[in-house]
Amino acid sequence: MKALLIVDIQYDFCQGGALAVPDGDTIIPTVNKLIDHFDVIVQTQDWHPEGHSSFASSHQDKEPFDTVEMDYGTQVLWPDHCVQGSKGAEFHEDLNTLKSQVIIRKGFRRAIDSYSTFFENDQKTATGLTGYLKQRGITDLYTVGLATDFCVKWSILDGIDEGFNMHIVEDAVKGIDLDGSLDEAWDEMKKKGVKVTQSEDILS
Ligand code: VGL
Ligand code: ZN
Repeated sequence: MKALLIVDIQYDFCQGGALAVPDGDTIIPTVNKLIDHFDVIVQTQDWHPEGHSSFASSHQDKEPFDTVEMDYGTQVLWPDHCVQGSKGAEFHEDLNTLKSQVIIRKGFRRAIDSYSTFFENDQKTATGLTGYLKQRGITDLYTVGLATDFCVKWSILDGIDEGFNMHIVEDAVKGIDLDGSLDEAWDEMKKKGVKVTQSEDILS
C-alpha cells in the first residue's frame, strides 16, 4: 500500500519566508493534484522552539549557513525559522491539508535538529513514523516537498533503512543548494536506491 509524504510546505520555506527555498511554492499545485491520488497522506512540519540549537542566532560569532560541531556531528546553522506558533511555521495556505491523516512535527527538541521524518539528526531518536506506517500496512512512500537536499533527502535515506520503498516525485520537490548540496543529495538518494518518478506518471 502506498502513501504520500508531504515534507515541510511551510511559509518559512516559501517565497518571502525566513529560509525560502528557491521556487519552493511553485510545487504546491502539483502536490495538491497528487493528494487526490492517494488514500494515505502524511505531512511533516518543521517545529522549533525559540533559541533552537540549529539557529545561527543561538551561537556566538556564527552566521546563517556556517556549521558547528554538535555531539551528533556537523550541523548547518540556519536563520531562525519555523518557530513554534509563528506564521512562518504554518502550512502554506494554498496547500490542501484537509486529507492529511498524521502530521509529524520535528525539530522540537532544543538540542537536536531533525531533518528526517524518521529519526532526528543524532540518527537515534525516533519520531514514531515507522511504527505508524507499518501498523497501517504502508510499503511505498511517495515523497514531495521541501527541501530536496535536507529534509527530503534524509527522510528518503532513513525510509529506505527502515524498509520502505521510497519514491521521490522529481517535479514536486525543490532544494536549497548550499555548496553543491543538491547534486550531492540526488547522488546519495540514487545510490541508496530511491525510485525517481514524475507527477504525470502518477496522475495519468
Ligand atoms: C529544513 C533546514 C532546516 C528542511 C528544515 O525542511 O529541509 N532545512 N530545517
Ligand atoms: Zn528546521
